[in-house]
Order: sequence, then structure tokens, then C-alpha cells
Amino acid sequence: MEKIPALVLAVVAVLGTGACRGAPVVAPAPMSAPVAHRIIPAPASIMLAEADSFAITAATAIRVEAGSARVGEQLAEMLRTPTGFPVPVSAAGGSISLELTGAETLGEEGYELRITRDSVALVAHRAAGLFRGVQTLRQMLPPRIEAEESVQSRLPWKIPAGVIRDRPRFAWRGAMLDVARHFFTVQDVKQYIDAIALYKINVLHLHLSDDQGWRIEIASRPRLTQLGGSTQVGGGPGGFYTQREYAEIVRYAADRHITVVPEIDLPGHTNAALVAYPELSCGKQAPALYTGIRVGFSALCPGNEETYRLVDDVVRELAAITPGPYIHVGGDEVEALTPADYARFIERVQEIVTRHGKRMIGWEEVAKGRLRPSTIVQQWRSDSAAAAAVRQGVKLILSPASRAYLDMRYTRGTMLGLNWAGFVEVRDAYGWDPASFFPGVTEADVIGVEAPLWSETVKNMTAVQFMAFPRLPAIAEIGWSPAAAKDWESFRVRLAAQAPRWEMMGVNFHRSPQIPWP
Ligand code: NGO
Repeated sequence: MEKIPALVLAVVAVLGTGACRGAPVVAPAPMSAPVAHRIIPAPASIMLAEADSFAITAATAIRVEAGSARVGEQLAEMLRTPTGFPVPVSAAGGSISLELTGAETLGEEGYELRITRDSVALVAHRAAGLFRGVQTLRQMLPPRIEAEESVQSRLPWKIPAGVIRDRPRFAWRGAMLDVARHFFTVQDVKQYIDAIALYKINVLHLHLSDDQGWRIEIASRPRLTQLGGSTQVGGGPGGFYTQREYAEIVRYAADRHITVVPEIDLPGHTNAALVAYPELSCGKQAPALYTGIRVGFSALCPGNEETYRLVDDVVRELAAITPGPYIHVGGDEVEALTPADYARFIERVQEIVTRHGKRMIGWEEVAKGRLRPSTIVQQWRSDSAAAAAVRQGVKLILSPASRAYLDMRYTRGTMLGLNWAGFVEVRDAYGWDPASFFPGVTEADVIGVEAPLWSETVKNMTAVQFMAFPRLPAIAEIGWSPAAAKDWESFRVRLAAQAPRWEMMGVNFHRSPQIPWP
């Protein structure tokens, strides 16, 4: 702020439109909405002087230092194509600077943006913070910044002057993609990573195995993918990632400061594994490949030592190709085992994951076992399970199906998806708070939120996008923005402003009647 005393800073509170809460909504035309009304998730603090602005021109250059060079290059790439400007990146100088001189209090992902008529200074403590700040800049530029060819003639490229200070409320803001029910290619997953990065999502959870398919190569157990990867829901050809392809996804995500969390669902949801290794089922009968969408019928036999040798092989290989600290072991919906057998199984798997140097994550059912304090429980269905996990002293990821499941249908009128947890319109996805949603669960118990996209009915990327947009940005804001900045009237206007951007990006979305689309 020091550098722009001459500016009369208009305080554009993100809460600003809240006054009309409950009243009939007279929404401003989103395209003419102030820039503050375009940013999702809402920054922690934003002061803009809309009358003054920084313009990107043919002379714009980006100044970086060693630790900010990659993000500087990413920003330059974002600007070059649509503007047609050269946008050089160097240590020598430039009107846009990316610095890692930010205070430690900005944390891993916080950043500050100081924008004057002459310069843009983006400051963070870590490169991830710079990357998040670039997403804010991206949203402050006109939607045609997303164009895939030069639209230079349509100047100007302006960013309003002001100061933004921002950092996330929760450390975990995840998106889960089920690549087991329907398989998605490496290219598909990269496309999803690009779309979620725009909303400052920092975890991609890949659901890599289920009854219908095993999707990750395990070199010591080739039959898992040879047999278990050969089909999907509806009987299509399925598919799997080689370890090299998986590493490519991990690298692509890391480049966007997104951690990949691989999930192998155990001991249930294992029909595909049992097709490959029938001796691991208690009945020792080889099941047939499964292409339906029932759940709960399959389980690895917990009394068979061979089961733990398979789990060890899988976890060892997965740990070796996963730089992130977590391995998700599922644990949901096991109807075929006694509670005692289930609990013992989970505790042994927890030891295996720990031995391979990773932290275990499991769906809420795993809290029936005795958990290490480092284990993380992912709530999805019940509130009592969440409270039970908290009593064990573990932290929670919240994915309440009635709010955060991106595979639920929006309304009776939208046909794609399931509705066992009800219909989830945008306002439902937005209208809850992690610190007060469950009795016995406080903000300190929660490490964050995650939006799972299960793919029983979701067959291609057009469908993935339709289910994720606009609900994923709602979950992203719940995870990032301070509780005090949460405001439906403000959010729906900012959401409407995403439409031209998504159209430019080729991202399909649900035109919810709750949103004043342009
Ligand atoms: C449940 C189930 C999944 C389904 C999903 C569909 C969990 C954790 N287990 O969520 O197997 O695909 O619902 O919404």
C-alpha cells in the first residue's frame, strides 16, 4: 500500500452486496461488475481503485528471482498467447515482479499483490503462494485472457490498481476424480487439473481402483491391470495408467502446486483386484469382471496373509512414485466382513502405509479401527463418524455428500448423476461451513474440504465439467476464503462472471437458474 498513497482506494468489500440478502435479487450485469466481483475464491482482503489500472502492453516484462522463475514463466505463457506480446522473463527487470520476499506469516500459499498504474508486485513466502497469486491476476484480467489464439487487437489488457492480501483458511482444498468407474486419459486428467488450478485447489485425489477397474500399473502384480483394468461401467474397454503416465500426472499437478493423493480402495470395492487374484477372496472363487454400479459386495479376505503381501506390494510401489506424503486406502462400504475383522484389517494396512513412509487417509469408516494421530479421516456420509474420528484425535477432510459430492444431480430436471444424497444445486454446495456443520467438530479438527466426483454416470470430460462447474468453485471458496467473506449474493455474481471465461476455455457448465448469467 505504501507505494500508492495518491490513490483513493475504494474499499470493495467482497461482502459488499450482502445488503440485499433475503430481498429479491437485482443482480448487476456481471460483465460490467467490478473486478472484485469476478474473483473466486474471494480474497481475504481486497482494496481496489477501479479508476486507475495497470495495462499489459508490448513492453511488459516480468522480473523474477531464482525461486520465482517457473511461476514467472507460467504467467508469461498465460499472457503471451492471447496478447501476442513477447512478455520476456528475466532477473534484469520488468514492470511485473514476482518475489519470494514475503513474510513467513503468508504461509505456504499466501500472497500479496500490489498493483499501481506502473507496476505489479506479486510477493509470497513460497512459490505456491506466487502461483495462487497468478490465478488471482488471471481472474482480474478480461476473460479473453483464456483465448487460445492471439486476440491482441482487442486491447486493452487492464488490471485495476489496488492491494490484495490473501491466504487460505484451510490447508486442504481437494478435488477427487473417480477414474475407476469410467477411465479418464492422462490428457483428460491434465485438463481437469488446469480447470481446478484456477480456483486455487491444491489436492487432486485420484480414486484409482474399484469393483469395475484397477487403473494403476503395479509392476510386481501385472494381472491387476491386465485383467482388472480391462473394462469399466457399461462394459467399455477401461484402461489404466502405466507408472510412467502416473508420474506425468503427478509432475503436471506439482507444476501447478497441486499434490496428488492416490487411492487404492481396500478391503471392499475390490472386485477388479479379485478377478486378478481370486485366491485373496474368502471364498477363493474367481469373480467375473463387474460393469454395474452396485457397491458393498466385494472384499479381500482379512484372515489370509497373502492379502497383506498384495497390499504391501501395492503400497510400496505407489509410495515410490508418489512424492506427496499421503496414501488413501479407501475403507468405505464394507458389508462382507465382521466389524472386528474390518478394524483389524484397517490397523494392519495403517502399519503398512506407515512403514512405507506415508500418512494414511481413509473414508470415515476407518475410524472403527484404532488410528494413529497422523492418519486423516475423510468424512462423507455421517456426522457421528466424523465426531468419532475427532474423539480419536485425528484430523478430518470434509466431503459431505449432500453438499460436496459433484456426482449428485443438481435438480430433478438435470439427468446426469446420482441422487442418493439428494439434489445438490449451487446454493446447497455453497451454503455450509466446515466449522459448524457437524456436532462435535470444530474448525481446529478440520484440515479442509474436498469435492469428490464419482463416475458411475460420468463418462467423458464434457460430463465431468458439467458436474464440477459451477459447484467446484463453491467448495473452493468454502476452503479458501475467510468465513466472514462468505456471502451467497456476492458469490452468485462472481460466479456469473466466470461464464465468459469458461466459454473461452471450452469448459462445459450447468447454467443453474440460481445464477445471474450474462
Ligand atoms: C459413495 C461410495 C462410492 C460411490 C459414491 C457415489 C463413498 C465414499 N463410497 O461414496 O463408491 O461411487 O458414493 O456417490
